[in-house]
Amino acid sequence: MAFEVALEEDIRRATLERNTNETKIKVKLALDVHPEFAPQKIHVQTGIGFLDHLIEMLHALAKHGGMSLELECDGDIHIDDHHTAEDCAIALGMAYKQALGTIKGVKRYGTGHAPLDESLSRAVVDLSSRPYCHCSIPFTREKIGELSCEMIEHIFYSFAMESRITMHIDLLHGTNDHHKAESAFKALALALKEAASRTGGNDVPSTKGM
Ligand SMILES: [Mn+2]
Repeated sequence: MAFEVALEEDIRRATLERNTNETKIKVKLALDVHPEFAPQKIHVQTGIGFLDHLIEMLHALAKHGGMSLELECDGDIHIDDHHTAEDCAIALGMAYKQALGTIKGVKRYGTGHAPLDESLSRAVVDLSSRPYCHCSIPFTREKIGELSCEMIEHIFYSFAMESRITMHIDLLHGTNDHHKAESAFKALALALKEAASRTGGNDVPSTKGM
């Protein structure tokens, strides 16, 4: 039986701003939606088209899992995509950690497999407070749209460090770089959705008790 959000205080959400010399970011994230207290909104604008698309991907599934995300970034994309991609991942990780709050009453572990045509990715996460990122996606192109392929692993790494999640992402097979990237983000979205899903209890899901 799935946990139903009945009260406004049950909604796990975070709003934050992160400003540096390189980027100015606003994020609003809700891990739960409610028609009255927290209606679902999806709005991502980073100035890098393919990055918007990937972040929305995380959330495309969120849409069915009931997450809400608004993210705007004004970054130094006249230099390159690096700071914008990295800082959006950092801000998203901060918001995710804040929205999740104390790790209790959730499954904690999550696994996601997502295919996109010929590409198949697997993501395994643990909301452990032990930040780690393994990412193995062999890209062949240098860029997808305006986003450098090397930034994709950097995005996962930055998100994992900030959200303090243990994350393992592997492309199991695939040939098209656009498909590889999309399937990896979708797999992560599925894994996170499972890990953050509520058990209906209020226990800390650790043998260490904390
Ligand atoms: Mn960097």
